[in-house]
Amino acid sequence: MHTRKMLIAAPIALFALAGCQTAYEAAATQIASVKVLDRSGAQVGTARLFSLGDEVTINASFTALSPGTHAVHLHTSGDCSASDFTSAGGHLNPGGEQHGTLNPRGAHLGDLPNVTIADDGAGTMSTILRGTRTSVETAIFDADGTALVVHEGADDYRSDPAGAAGSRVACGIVTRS
Ligand SMILES: [Cu+2]
Ligand SMILES: [Zn+2]
Repeated sequence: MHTRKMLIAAPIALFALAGCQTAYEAAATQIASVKVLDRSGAQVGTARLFSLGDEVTINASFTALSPGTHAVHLHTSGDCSASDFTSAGGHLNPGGEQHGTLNPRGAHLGDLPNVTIADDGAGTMSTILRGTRTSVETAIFDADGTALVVHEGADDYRSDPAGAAGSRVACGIVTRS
């Protein structure tokens, strides 16, 4: 009896996104987290990576960015030590592709959708990373790690190598969790 109730309730729960954890996140396994800091060292967001089946999803939530549209990427080195975050290197690109989902020769594994930030500084972004779980995890957890970087401007999704997104305003190291 109880089991039958659960089976009926599950599809409804997929659409009930209230609370801290979505139904997707409850079903998936968290594999990494990211604490995103701005240039002053203040935390401006959090991201979490989940695996479900053969897919890896990233969910990012920002609380204190400037309003507008910002590029979000995974960069090749888990190093946010430089004041302008150039220490994170270029985009995560294990396949040797060009930049951008609108580029016929794209895209990088690190190319993520822009995030729209509201007047209160908040915004969220969620996407499935391209590739299998194994290929994504191998690239992200390589020897020098991976960083999530937020840019001053929007990614045009086509300009190689970085989407003409302007300077780097926030950075976080992708950490296994
Ligand atoms: Cu970037
Ligand atoms: Zn790129």
